[in-house]
Amino acid sequence: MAKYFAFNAEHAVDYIKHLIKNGGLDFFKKEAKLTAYEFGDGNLNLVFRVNDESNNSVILKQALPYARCVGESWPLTLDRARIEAEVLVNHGAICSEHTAEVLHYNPELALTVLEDLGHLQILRGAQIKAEQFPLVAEHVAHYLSYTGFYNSDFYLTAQHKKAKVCQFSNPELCQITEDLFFSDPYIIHERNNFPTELSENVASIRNNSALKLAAAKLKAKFLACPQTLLHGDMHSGSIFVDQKTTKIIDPEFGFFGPVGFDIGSFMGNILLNYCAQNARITELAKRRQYQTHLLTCLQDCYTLFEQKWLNLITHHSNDASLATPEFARYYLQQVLQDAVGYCGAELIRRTIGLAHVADIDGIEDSQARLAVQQQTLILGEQLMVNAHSCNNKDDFFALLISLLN
Ligand code: SR1
Ligand code: MG
Repeated sequence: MAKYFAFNAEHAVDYIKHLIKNGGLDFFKKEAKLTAYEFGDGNLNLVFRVNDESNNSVILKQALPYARCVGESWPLTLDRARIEAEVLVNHGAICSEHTAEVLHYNPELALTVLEDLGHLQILRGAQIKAEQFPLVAEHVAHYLSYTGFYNSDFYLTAQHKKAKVCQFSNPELCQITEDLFFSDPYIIHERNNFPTELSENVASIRNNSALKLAAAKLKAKFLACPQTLLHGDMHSGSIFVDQKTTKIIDPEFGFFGPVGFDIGSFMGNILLNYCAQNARITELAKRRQYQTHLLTCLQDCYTLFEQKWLNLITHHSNDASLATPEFARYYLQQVLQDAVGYCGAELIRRTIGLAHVADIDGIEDSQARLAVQQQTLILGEQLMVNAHSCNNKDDFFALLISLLN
């Protein structure tokens, strides 16, 4: 059993060579000459690309015993590497077409070897450049509805599901979300991060009791509603794309939680980009055209997610009582109302909480950036407060359009 230590590029090469020699990885030729470099710029982990001389490559990802973005003062469990690998394996068995493939996993070293998706782009970077991906909404809806349904009580026996809830118990990473998503933005906290010019807007968030009630309800559901195995961090940096392909990575925040959380987070990131484009694309016609694409993406994702879930409940449920049409409609209505609320909460926490998005922080003109931040705060607030009145997609989109125009 290898004792944990943090890798450098040389360790990554040695480790992969060792795996090849022992038959633990058949991706490279036995005699391959390997090189590696570290390129991770995420919040938490080390990420190496290991190449051979013909440019075949794999990714070696290693968890650090602390949050990389903060440093050693924020210790963090290495078990997140197990969670990530096991969520990828679970989701990959259900939806291989949209899940990054795990080639090898070592729990002691908290490392995973993954297929290299470097031929694709990270959705966030591409959307910052206003690139369009007409299939991403359908793909995300497919990934979330299939992995959601096949890990839910509609499909699993109660005992099997409860065993999985234990397997995917992820208290430390959940606590990060509980704090950063649902608590910090609504109180004075040193982790919050916003410009002084936004202070009045932040104060109005902290003084809005209806909003704080909505945040508490969403948090309570996140804490105590193990509906399915979530990805847990479905932002645009966790999605690789090209025109035909969508692959999901990084489910280290995975756990059994409310179905609406992942789709809400995804929709929130689409809206963060929508608002950021008000400062990024100066030509009105061009901006409207791109923002229309984003709204179509949002609409497709919401609609297809609902349709696919309903179809799965109707044709593949193993629990006849849960599969009654009335309950299916009731359940999905709740899930989608939750999603609207989580979407709003993502907008707020990415604007004034610890972890921001490059879509907004990368806007150079500080006045234009401020206007975008004010818009995301109002949008997030209104979505959270009015989520319960969104009984269907028409209600949701009517609300959205009223807020965006
Ligand atoms: C300390 S981790 C900050 C954020 O990065 C992750 O990707 C999650 O979104 C988390 O909230
Ligand atoms: Mg991540």
